[in-house]
Amino acid sequence: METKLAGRRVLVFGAGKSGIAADELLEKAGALVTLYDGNTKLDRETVREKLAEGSSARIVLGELPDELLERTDLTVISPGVPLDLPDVVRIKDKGIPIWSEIELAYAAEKGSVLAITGTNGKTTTTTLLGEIMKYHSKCGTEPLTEDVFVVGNIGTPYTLSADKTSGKSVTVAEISSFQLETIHSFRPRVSAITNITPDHLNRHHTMEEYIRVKERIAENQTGEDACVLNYEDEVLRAFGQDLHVPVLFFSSRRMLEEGLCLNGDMIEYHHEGTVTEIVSRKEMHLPGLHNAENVMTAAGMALCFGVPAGEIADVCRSFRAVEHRIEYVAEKGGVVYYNDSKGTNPDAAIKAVEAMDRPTVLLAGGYDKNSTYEEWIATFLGRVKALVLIGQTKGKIAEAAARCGFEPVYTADTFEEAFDRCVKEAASGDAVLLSPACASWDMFPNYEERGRLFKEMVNKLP
Ligand code: UMA
Repeated sequence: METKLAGRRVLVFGAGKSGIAADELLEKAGALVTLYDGNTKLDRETVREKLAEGSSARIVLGELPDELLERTDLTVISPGVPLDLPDVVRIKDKGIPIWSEIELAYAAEKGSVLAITGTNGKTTTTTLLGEIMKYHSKCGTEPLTEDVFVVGNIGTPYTLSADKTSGKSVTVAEISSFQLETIHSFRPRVSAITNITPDHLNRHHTMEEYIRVKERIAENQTGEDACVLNYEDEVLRAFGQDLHVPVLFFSSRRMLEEGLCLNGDMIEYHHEGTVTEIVSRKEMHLPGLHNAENVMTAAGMALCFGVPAGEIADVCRSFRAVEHRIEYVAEKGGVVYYNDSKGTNPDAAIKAVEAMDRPTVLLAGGYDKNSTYEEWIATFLGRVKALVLIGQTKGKIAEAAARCGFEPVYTADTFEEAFDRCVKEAASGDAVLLSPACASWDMFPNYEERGRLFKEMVNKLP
């Protein structure tokens, strides 16, 4: 790592979480870093304060000067920066290599990587697998792993821990399609794709391209590695049938001769004619069939890594839902409030609506990712009693609701106004669900802040 990067002039594109962490790793490796951000509202001092103490990175904001590119050997790009941005095209045209922050971290990795991608379920699966690996590291006399790092799109940049890894450490990484676009040698020991449904189409433009990018997670894997895939996802089933990597399928709908499946409530592992019971859904605290799929993904990955089924079961029994994912907030005046701010696309939001067992007032809308909403609205029947909309997509969703014959629909200009409307519409015995089906970026820096504001408002209710 040091030898590869020492003395090299590296441009870090984007001064968010990812860029700041990338700079730190690069400077440790002896690279000469220029940190660039296109946001003209940022000021140098604020960016400087975020950098590690003693950092000698040069900060460039606003325009990206041509003469800087003349002196650049490598670009490390933040996931939120689209590759067809004119400045990125200029970088490519000059023949300067572009690495994602994941590729940079991987260059410093010394241990095993377990990597999860997919449209939905990534965060729950990553968190659960992280817990399984941590538990495993404490079990037995000779555990397969010592240190466990849980990183990536989940919110902790991979570059923060990559140089702390060892031959006996495990990195559990949630990887987004944005991060996969610019990997080159990234090779997980075990990879998984939970599912692929339309998302981020404004960035990837076509579904074909989005699928292609997601499938890159297995690109550098070999016969010694493994890839866990959802058999019920037609795209992934076809992908797995031709893959050059050993595949472990899971299915929540049918029995598989080889793989993980759901027999009634029991998650089972079928392998070479033997059946191993892993854990029953009844023993877990995770609602919905989609969560059984998340458990199967994490369990499958752990099994591929050699973790005993009993250890996996122990962790699954005590595991609770992650923050912002159909998260129970509180009961106020007989109304139960759920925060599903992580429901940032229609498919994720469908799962949340389907998990509701009371008449539900749904708070939705946000940043426009060119999604379509009809399929999501079709699941409202008998579950959603009112829809309250905010954000860039409110008009588009209201039109889709009218086409589907769903009412009543309310629109609001602010999050506060929308929340008040939800409180008014909900009666004792109902639920209020924040599950936007859209990203938060039109009104918030991220979905976490949206979810936190919602929870704050709920907790302030009498
Ligand atoms: N920027 C530019 N030009 C652009 C776009 C952005 O200069 O054209 C600058 C912005 O001004 C800003 C910086 O880049 O200062 C932001 O970079 P970023 O958007 O990549 O955000 P980070 O703070 O670095 O966070 C990123 C991930 N963000 C995105 O993918 C949008 C985080 O995922 C991730 O947790 C973090 O790295 C650590 O790895 C968030 C996310 O929303 C949770 N991910 C999407 C999702 O889950 O759907 C993919």
